[in-house]
Amino acid sequence: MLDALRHAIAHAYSGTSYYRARCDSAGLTPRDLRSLDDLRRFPFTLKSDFRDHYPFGMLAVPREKLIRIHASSGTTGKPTIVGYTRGDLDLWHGLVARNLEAAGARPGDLLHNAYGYGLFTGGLGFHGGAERLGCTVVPASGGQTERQVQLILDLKPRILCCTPSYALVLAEALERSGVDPRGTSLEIGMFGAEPWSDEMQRAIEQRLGIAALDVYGLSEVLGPGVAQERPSDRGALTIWDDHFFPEVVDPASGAPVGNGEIGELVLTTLTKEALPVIRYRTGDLTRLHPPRDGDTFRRMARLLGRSDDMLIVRGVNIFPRQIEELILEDPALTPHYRIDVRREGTLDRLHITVEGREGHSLGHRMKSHYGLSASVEIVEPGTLPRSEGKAKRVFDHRK
Ligand code: DLL
Repeated sequence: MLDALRHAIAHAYSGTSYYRARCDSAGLTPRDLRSLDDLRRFPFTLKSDFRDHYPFGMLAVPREKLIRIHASSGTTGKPTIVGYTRGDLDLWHGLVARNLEAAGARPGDLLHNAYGYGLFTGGLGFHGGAERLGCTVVPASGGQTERQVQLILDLKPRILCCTPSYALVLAEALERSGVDPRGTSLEIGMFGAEPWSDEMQRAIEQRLGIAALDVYGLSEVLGPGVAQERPSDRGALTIWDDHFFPEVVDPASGAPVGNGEIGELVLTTLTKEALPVIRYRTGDLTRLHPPRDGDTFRRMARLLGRSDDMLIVRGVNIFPRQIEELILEDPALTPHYRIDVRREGTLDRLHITVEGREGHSLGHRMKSHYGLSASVEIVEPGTLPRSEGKAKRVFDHRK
C-alpha cells in the first residue's frame, strides 16, 4: 500500500504543476512519504481546485492522451471536468464490473441501465462495466418512463441501474400500467449517486421486491466503481481500496478522526493516469469499518449525507436524511417530499411538503425527535415533480 501511495503522489507531483506547487509550499516531496501516517502531512485536494484549474489544469497527462471526458453535475457555476486515458477507462470498467459481481450480477444477465447517458458518469460508467462483465446491456438512459416500463416488461431484466429516486418513479409507473412492481423479473437494483436513507432503501426493496444495493462513487475520483454494498453485508459498502486509499477526517479541522468515527471521506487514487487525486475531500460523511473476516477490503457505512447538506435551522443541525426517515416511518406518508427552509424576519422556518394523507404525525415527531418545529403540508399523490436522475428535494432559500 505504501508503495502504491508513493507512486500515486509522485505521479501527481511530477505530472501536475498545481500539486507540485502545493507540496513545495508545504516543504514536501514524494520522498517524504515514509509511512502511511506521513500521508496526513500532504495537502488535500479540494473541489475548488478543479474549478480553479478548469478545464484541464488538473490533468497529469497531455490532453491528447484522453479518450473520454465526463463532468460532475454542479448545480452552480462551471461543471467539474474529468478526463480518462484508455488505461483509466479500462480500470473504470473493470471496477464497475467488480461492483456488479459483488452485488450478485453474472455474465449473461440482462441489465436495464436507466442512469443518464452523457457527461454524467452513471450511464456510461455502468454501461462499460456491465459489458465488461458480459451482461446484456439495455442502454435506456433517463426519461421516457413509460417506454422504460415497456422494455422492463418485455425484455425481463434481472438488474436495474438508476438513482433510488428514479427506482420509485419506475415503481409508480409499473403500478399505473396495472402491473405489480413486485412481480417483475427484476432481482437486483444498483442504486446510488444521491443520498437515500435506510428507510428509503427498505421502502424500495418492498415496493419492487428486489435487493436494493447501494453504489458509491464520484466523478473527481472515477465515477461509480469506488464502493459497493454486498447482499451478504447490508449497511456497509466495500471500498475497492486496492485503487482508492480512504481516510476519514474531521470536516472542520481536517484532522483524522478516531477509528470508526464519523467524518468526511477523503480519497487518494492509487492507479489513475489522467487525473490522479491526492487526499480529495469528498464532502461525504461516513465512517470506516475494518475488512470482513477472510477479506482485505476496508468498508464504509452508507453515507449519512454531505457536510454541505446539513441544515442549521434555529440552531439545530439536521440532515435531510433524518427528515426522510421520519417521513418514511409514517404509513400515512409517501417517499415523495420536499423540504423548504426560509428566513422570515429573524426566524428560520422549516416547511415540509409531502404526498400522503392526513392522520400523520410528522410535525409532532419532528418536535419530539429533533426539537424542531416544522410546518407540514400534505399534497395529493403525484403532485410533486419526479426526478429522472439525482433528485432535488431540499431548497434552502436563505442561501
Ligand atoms: O454520482 C457517480 C455515481 C453514479 C455513483 C452512479 C453511483 C451511481 P457525481 O455526479 O460526481 O458522481 O456525484 C458524486 O454524489 O460525492 C455523493 O455526494 C453523491 N453520491 C454518490 N453515490 C452516493 C450514494 C456520481 N451511494 C456525489 N449515496 C458524491 C449517497 C451518493 N450519495
